[in-house]
Amino acid sequence: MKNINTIKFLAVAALSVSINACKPAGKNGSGGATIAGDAAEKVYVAPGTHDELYNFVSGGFNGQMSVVGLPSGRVLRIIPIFSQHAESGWGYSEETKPMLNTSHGFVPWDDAHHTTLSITNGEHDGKWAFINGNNTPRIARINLRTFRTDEIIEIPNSGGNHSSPFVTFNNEYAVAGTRFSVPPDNVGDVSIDSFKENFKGYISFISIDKETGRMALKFQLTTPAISYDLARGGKGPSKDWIFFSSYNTEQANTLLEVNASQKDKDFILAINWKKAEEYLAKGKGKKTAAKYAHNVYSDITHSATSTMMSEVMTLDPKDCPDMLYFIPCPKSPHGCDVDPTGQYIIGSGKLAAVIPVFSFKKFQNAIAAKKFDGKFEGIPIMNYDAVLHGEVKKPGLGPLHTEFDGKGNAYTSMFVSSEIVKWDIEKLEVLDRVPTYYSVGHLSIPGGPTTKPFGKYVIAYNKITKDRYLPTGPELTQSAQLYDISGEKMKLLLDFPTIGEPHYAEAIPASLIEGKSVKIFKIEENKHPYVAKGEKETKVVRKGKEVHVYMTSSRSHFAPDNIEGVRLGDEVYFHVTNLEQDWDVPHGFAIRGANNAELLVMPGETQTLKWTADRIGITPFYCTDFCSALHQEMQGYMRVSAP
Ligand code: CUK
Ligand code: CUA
Repeated sequence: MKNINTIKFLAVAALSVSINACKPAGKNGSGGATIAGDAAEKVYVAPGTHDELYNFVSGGFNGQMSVVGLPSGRVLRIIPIFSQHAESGWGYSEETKPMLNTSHGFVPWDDAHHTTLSITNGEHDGKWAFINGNNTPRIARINLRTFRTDEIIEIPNSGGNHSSPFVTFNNEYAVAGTRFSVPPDNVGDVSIDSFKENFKGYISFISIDKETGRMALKFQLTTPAISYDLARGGKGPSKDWIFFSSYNTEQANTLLEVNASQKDKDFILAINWKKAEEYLAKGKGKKTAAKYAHNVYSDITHSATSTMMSEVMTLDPKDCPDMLYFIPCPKSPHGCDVDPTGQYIIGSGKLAAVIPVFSFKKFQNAIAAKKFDGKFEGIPIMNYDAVLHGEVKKPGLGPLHTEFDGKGNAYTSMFVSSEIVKWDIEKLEVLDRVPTYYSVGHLSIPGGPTTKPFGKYVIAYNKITKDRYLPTGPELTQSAQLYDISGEKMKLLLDFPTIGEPHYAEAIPASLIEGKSVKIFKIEENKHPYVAKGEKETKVVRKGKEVHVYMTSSRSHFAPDNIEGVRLGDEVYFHVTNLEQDWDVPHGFAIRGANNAELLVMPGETQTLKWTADRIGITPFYCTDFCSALHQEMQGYMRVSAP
């Protein structure tokens, strides 16, 4: 056994060098990555027992989120968000289609990057997850009681909603920064050359209702035309602030790989959002026209409504002194993270040779002393040395993202040298490094972005898989790796494939969610306009060319199960109510030739499938989910006659 492991490790080491040409020599015998003997025991979750943690992992380009149990790495659920999903009917059923509505129409596929879990007083509260749609800028709120998307709000005046979403200390806001500076939506046709005059970098504040989670676009800041990348809300002493990394402060609009990397330092934008609220209260905001969709799903009507909004409040920093500050940060910072004490802000310059750590206290002192190095488009620039706590020297190559264990240590992902580096925040000393296979992007410590990290594991979310699993043609799965961080040295415990590209993920103790998970929807609370709460309420109603079938499903039949009177060319709406009131008894519904899909209906819920009667004759329908021993008997016939 030992030999096999050694051979594997050597092969892996050779390959990782070829992928990462500039991999630093593993000093201090950094072999934390060899397969440890007790690893299996640490990740073994016995059959019938539950995982310790939920891990909510973004699926990147698939627009979804997967729910993974840790430490086992078992995939428990896929939550469709910015996607149609041929498992749950999300985006196919008439009730869920409006969730994917935007000011551009129906946009059922987007690129989702950053999972953010809701926090109360800086700690995970297990209520909601938020995630961004990058391409057609949107933020979604996922209900952690139902594991479903409850709300999606589009963000106007934005392009490439990458820097998003990040929550403030008490879930006051989900905040989003635009990656592409864009001219305001309402200015119309301008030349791309007029970038510096006409383009803006918008930052959006989406308020979150404390009880319901309901979102609203409260206001947008119009900042200089630069690109925002990532952000973190402050904590404790810095709780009224949010910090955004930025790049392209050169304000290039072509060949960014060269032109946006000229300056030695870019900026971290520090926003005092409490101040912004004060300015709004004083009437400094301006209403401007902006078109964006706001989509809400209800578990009572079991349907979504989409509302097109028409204006947004904007705040111009020129009218709002002492609200924004730029902190210089070495070269193209990517991640921008705040430690659990709220005292340190860490910028990770992708192209920088150091990791700068800024002190919130020094930042406040420098503001009080008005110690600035000039201004950038009216916004004060801090003096780098005046706000710097210190730099971590030679941390590795390509620092991206930093998480915290709550014991004074930080863990930074190094994309180019493909490793995780553990360092001491106070002393700025590197303590340990461990390779990742291969090329880690984000990493996550359960509770890492909160004031109370759980600090038992770090999970690496990797971009490249190569030889880690059986080959599956040209496309390989991305992967995640689980490391034990309970000791001084990090130890690789497990590899697991991910669904889509894992960008950011957060993990949370199962105890915060498990007991509150919804098991059924109560049939007596169902207010769907086409519900049939019992077989006596089933019927077939014609409205011109539309035929509405009020249908029920229960083990093991549909009512009605023989339908006549439909004519060629009719549009038939099957409104299927699942009468079951037992946990985990969904019924499916499929009819031949359905022009969009199938349905999967949860207990107590009503969902609708639209079907066009496109030929004369008999068409069968049936249940697609194995619901009882008589599942195969759960079927019916539709007769279509000449008009
Ligand atoms: S980005 Cu994916 S590795 Cu979109 Cu958060 Cu840094
Ligand atoms: Cu219902 Cu199978």
